[in-house]
Amino acid sequence: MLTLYDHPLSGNCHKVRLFLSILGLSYKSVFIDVPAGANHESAFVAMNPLRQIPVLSDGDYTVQDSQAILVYLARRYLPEWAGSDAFESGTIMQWLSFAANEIGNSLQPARVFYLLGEEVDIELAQRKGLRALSLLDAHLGRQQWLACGRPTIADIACFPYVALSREGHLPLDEFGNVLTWIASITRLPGYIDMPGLPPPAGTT
Ligand SMILES: N[C@@H](CCC(=O)N[C@@H](CS)C(=O)NCC(=O)O)C(=O)O
Repeated sequence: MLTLYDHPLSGNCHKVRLFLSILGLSYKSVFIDVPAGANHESAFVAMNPLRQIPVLSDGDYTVQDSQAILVYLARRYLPEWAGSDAFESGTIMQWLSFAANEIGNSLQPARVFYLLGEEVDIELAQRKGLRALSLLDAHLGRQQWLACGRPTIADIACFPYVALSREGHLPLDEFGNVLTWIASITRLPGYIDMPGLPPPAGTT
């Protein structure tokens, strides 16, 4: 039985929800009210000392961090999404790091600044966000998917906060290749949205 410690507005949790849906796996979602401080309760801290969601349990195994969870799920249930050889896995890992660092330190905090009023250096977050979007747009001008010429967990890891970047007051209008990539993701079998993300292609 899979259990996801989850919040419906979390983009990091959405990476996991989206991939679980693509995999066609059912799971139990346990609501962790992060804005109310539920991530600091002792039972949760015992599971993740970093006090962050998402956390995934699969039977006796527990793993935290959205990128790590994607690697675990792919390796266990659909290995080619984590790369078919060392070269592919290395390329995919580059984008998982990009999701955690370049995106996680820019588009994610810019969004929580406007959504939750969290203390953030908003000018710095937006400047770094524009840089991340420019890098992505240039890369996606050369290829349809981030890695390996096909959809992989690299795309899933980068997708939510990029597609939600308007909520951090960073519109995507000047990033045409990013918009095309977002549209491709909404056409993936199993694609699901969350508030602020586009609906599955063909459903509007
Ligand atoms: N690197 C982590 C970041 C997780 C993260 O930032 N989670 C947020 C919610 S989206 C959280 O739990 N924040 C509470 C806190 O840091 O106190 C991941 O990719 O899962």
